[in-house]
Amino acid sequence: MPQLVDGKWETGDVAASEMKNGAFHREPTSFRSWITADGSPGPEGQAAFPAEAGRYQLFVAFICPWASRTLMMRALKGLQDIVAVSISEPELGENGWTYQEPQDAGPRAGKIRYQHELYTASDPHYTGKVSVPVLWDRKQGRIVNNESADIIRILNTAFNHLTGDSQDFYPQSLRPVIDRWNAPIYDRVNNGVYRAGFARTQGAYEEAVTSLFGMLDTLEEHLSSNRYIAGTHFTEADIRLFVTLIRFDAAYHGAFKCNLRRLEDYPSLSNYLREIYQWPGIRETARIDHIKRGYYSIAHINPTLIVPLGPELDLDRPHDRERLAGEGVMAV
Ligand SMILES: N[C@@H](CCC(=O)N[C@@H](CS)C(=O)NCC(=O)O)C(=O)O
Repeated sequence: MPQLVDGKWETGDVAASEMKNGAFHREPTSFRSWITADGSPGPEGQAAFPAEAGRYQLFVAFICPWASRTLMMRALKGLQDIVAVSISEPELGENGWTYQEPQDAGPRAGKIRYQHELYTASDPHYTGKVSVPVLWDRKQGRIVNNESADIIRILNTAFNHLTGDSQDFYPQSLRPVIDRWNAPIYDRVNNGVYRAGFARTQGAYEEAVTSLFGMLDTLEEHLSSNRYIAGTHFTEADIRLFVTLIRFDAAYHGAFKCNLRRLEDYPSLSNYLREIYQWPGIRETARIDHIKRGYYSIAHINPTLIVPLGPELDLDRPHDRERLAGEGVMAV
């Protein structure tokens, strides 16, 4: 994987630094500051920046499920006019994530063309992977946070006083339930598809795929009698699951060989997926064209780089989720 070494861009094998004995391990992230209404420390004492309209910007790629989580939360919380977005090209090339047009990153950083410029502006000696999403401070010209799990929690609360939106997708009372589901959904589903797709041994691949489909079976059963993961309330656990489900048949089934079953073959999971996809503002965060281009451009898993025409997806088909009690979200 091309990456920064002491602030210099080095090209190399995709994901090589994340491979151990033929199995893929995602690197931990390094910028973990917070944003709060008044700049007081974050929930675990993290250094925090104050919430201001127009000060922060998300640098994302539509292909990336972790980036999509942040776009979903931005849409659900009505932050479109408060937090700007820059969308990179879906292919991760020799220069890493690249913007078709130079992007205005604020007065200090000026225009940037590559994601790695955000990292070196924040830390001139940065060593490590350069990823999307990044939550960026335009004013100081540096990264606030590059961990999507943090970013969705920041967006969930930090700007409420500016928007008047008090929906809480990580409510105190449901945290134990949400946390309990988040862990296996991350390991076996969100990251499980990558462990399958990037495996370099038959054993690592089979372990990942078996675990993935075992978890999908569990989720299918759970969602046959629960509208959402935590019951009647839509929460961040649903956002985290949705981003993998929406990519499943379009990309993971083919490009990552996650093909024991299609998502379409799971009645509850596919209806659940369509309900959320059909909410206003969500489909704009789930660009199937970028997703297919992005995954099928990974040369070591698809050497011809041919992007398949199918499958035909019908995500606007009616869903049956009204049969279950649930509250959904406010209009977005
Ligand atoms: N922990 C990060 C992971 C983000 C991540 O791995 N993003 C991928 C794209 S889906 C990336 O940018 N990879 C670039 C690379 O591996 O060099 C998060 O959830 O925000």
